[in-house]
Amino acid sequence: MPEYQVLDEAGVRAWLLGLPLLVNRLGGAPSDWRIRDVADGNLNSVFLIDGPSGALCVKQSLPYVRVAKDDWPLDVERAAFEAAYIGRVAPFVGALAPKLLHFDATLRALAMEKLAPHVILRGAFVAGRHFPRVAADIAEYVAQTAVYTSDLAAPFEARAGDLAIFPRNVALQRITVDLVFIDPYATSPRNRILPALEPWAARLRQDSAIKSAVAQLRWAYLTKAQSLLHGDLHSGSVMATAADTRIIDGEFAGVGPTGFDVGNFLAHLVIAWFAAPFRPGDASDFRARLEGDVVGFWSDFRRRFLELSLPADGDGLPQRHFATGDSDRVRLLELYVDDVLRDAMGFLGVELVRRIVGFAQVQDFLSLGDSQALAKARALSLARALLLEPDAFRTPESLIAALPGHERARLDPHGA
Ligand code: SR1
Ligand code: MG
Repeated sequence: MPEYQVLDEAGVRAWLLGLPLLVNRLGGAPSDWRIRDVADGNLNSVFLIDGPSGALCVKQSLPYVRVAKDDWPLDVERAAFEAAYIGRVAPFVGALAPKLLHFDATLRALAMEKLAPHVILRGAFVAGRHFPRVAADIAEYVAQTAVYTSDLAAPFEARAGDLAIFPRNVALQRITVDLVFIDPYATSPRNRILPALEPWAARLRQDSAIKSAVAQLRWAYLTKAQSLLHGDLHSGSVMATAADTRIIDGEFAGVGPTGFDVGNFLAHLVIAWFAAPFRPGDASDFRARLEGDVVGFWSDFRRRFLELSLPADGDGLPQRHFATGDSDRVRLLELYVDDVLRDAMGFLGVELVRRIVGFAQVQDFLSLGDSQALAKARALSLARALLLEPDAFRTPESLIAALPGHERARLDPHGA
């Protein structure tokens, strides 16, 4: 019985040799294949393999957090959950996800199509590049998964299947519980707090209204089992060209509140918006496009959610429960999606906070040099408002309208 082992480039080549479908895809002889280790995320190995006739991406779960190897062991089972997630959402999201070509349950390795010439959306944002399709494509992806894996469209038997699989993805959900909902509001050796932001961090630890809001969001994450979540839908989980968008990295999949994915993606648009003016050049056009993305993503998600759920017939709101065309059914669907969007404002807030004072920080801010603290303080000011007054953000326009006010925030939160 073969055993799990960490693959290096030679190991990837040897592993592929035993997989005729992948060998065929690459073409040529193994010595013709160019294998590159391109890992840059926090957790896994990633290799790109180019052959004379095709290409692949291989991702392997490591038995530790890649960026904290000696201090942070991690269960390797996440690859199996990612494979299960890809399979579960493929019928709904189609070409918005990469194609899974092979999963090795022993090596915890996934072989997928190589996405080229796609780039990681976060890198594009850091370079001030905007992709016009991304917001609408991600809205479609989130709406499809939100409706078709929820009780609005799925029979309860299918939901029971999801509930039997994805809540067992405990190692990664533990990371989310700790890094998103606990550490930033406590003293933790994993927090990464700029000295200039210590007053903000102290406020997060001490303000009981903020901590109560975060506690309620944590309960929602743990108990509000609305739909299958991607679970880590930030701009590093999106690859794009001007004409194509793919959502990758579903290893944090779980069943939870739909607003978690919605708020996560919005958070990373907002992060890019706060970082933009600290880069060389005029940021106004890029910022206007990001604002358009916030409005477009939000409204497209809401519209598509309602379009998809109206004719759906899950056990939560079956057609036969109402007379045809009964406006009460529509009203219930609107209440549902507006509750998702309200939750999303809170999850947007906690995602901003954890990327600013927590362990897993983002290049949008890290690349800003001396301006990093001020950009982060502004985003923290918005996060505080989102956590304390989510009802002030009922429309995407109200979120956009609030942004400039938080640009007056100072390094000292009490001077804000
Ligand atoms: C241990 S670092 C974990 C973070 O990296 C991933 O991308 C997720 O965002 C996670 O929270
Ligand atoms: Mg990831």
